[in-house]
Amino acid sequence: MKIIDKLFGHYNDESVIEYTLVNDSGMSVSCLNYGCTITKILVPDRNGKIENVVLGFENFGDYLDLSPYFGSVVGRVAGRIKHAEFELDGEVYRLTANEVPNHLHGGKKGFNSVIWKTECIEAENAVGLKFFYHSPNGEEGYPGNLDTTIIYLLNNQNELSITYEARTDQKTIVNLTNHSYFNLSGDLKRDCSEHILQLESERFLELGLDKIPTGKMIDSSNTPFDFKHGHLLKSGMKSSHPQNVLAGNGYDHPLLFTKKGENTVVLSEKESGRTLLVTTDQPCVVLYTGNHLEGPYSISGVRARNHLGVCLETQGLPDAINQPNFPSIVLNPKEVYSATTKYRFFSNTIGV
Ligand code: G6D
Repeated sequence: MKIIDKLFGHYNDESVIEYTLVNDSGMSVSCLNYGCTITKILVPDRNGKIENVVLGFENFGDYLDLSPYFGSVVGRVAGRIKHAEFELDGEVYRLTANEVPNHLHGGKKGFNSVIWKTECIEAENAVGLKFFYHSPNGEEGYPGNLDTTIIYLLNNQNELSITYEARTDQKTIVNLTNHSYFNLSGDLKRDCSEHILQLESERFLELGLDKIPTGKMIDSSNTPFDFKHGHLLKSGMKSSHPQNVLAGNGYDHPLLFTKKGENTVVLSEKESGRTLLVTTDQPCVVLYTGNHLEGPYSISGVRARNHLGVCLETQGLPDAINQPNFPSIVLNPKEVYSATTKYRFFSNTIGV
């Protein structure tokens, strides 16, 4: 196991470093100190061919100019906050309305677009990175000085674990996730329409036209949102269900796990034989099928097109601070915000 680092660019007079975590089982994970951004994940397919399974760019300029949060941590609060404001103890806080009139993914200067202090971790059976960022009181309109530590660890079971911790000196709100776009075909050979998703979820959040939850939780049985027995993502891309159409012909929805505690999400692709097992302690996963990726640019040499990647953003419910019936995302002084999500990759070797 080893960690390789290289200069990737410069941002506000600071060096942007790409760190590559390499294990002994054929997997590597590359990420930046900018936004804790995962730029590449290399894993074998059924024939042992090592290929990249996430959307990312090969130069830093594209991350600044083009990235729709490819691989980045998202915060202070992932998702949208309606009208870019919320109330805490009778005080109204105004956030940056970076998606007018709403706030999206932590604002203009969200956690995805700052340089994190980074330390390498070399443990007995894992290599990793420890990222730290101090978000000052009032940053993007959020109250409280928030100190956040995120640890990426890669082990020899082809598993990348991400743990998040945050502490505040004043009541605030926190909801962190990672916004990687997965594509198990390998080097973006195919889009994710033939990917199969399976998770234990019986309800999803209805979105309004602004893609903010209305507060209504919809029974997913017998709809394209029912993944209990696993089905192709393309069922939502070709569907006339009003919520799939509203999302831009696909999914952009929080899927609520049925049980509390630890849950799993399984994403697989028959042709490559790759499977991704996501394990999380979060109450929902926002399933986003890259419905707006199309544009005059390329992603690691592949022309950008819709559905080229799928996000599995494990997190608290979006806009929870404005929805009294959603689990709280409020963090008080002396409390610790804590979240863990693990991504384990499998490949069906020949004859297995
Ligand atoms: C679009 O609505 C989607 C979001 O869910 C996603 O996170 C973003 O693109 C990158 O705004």
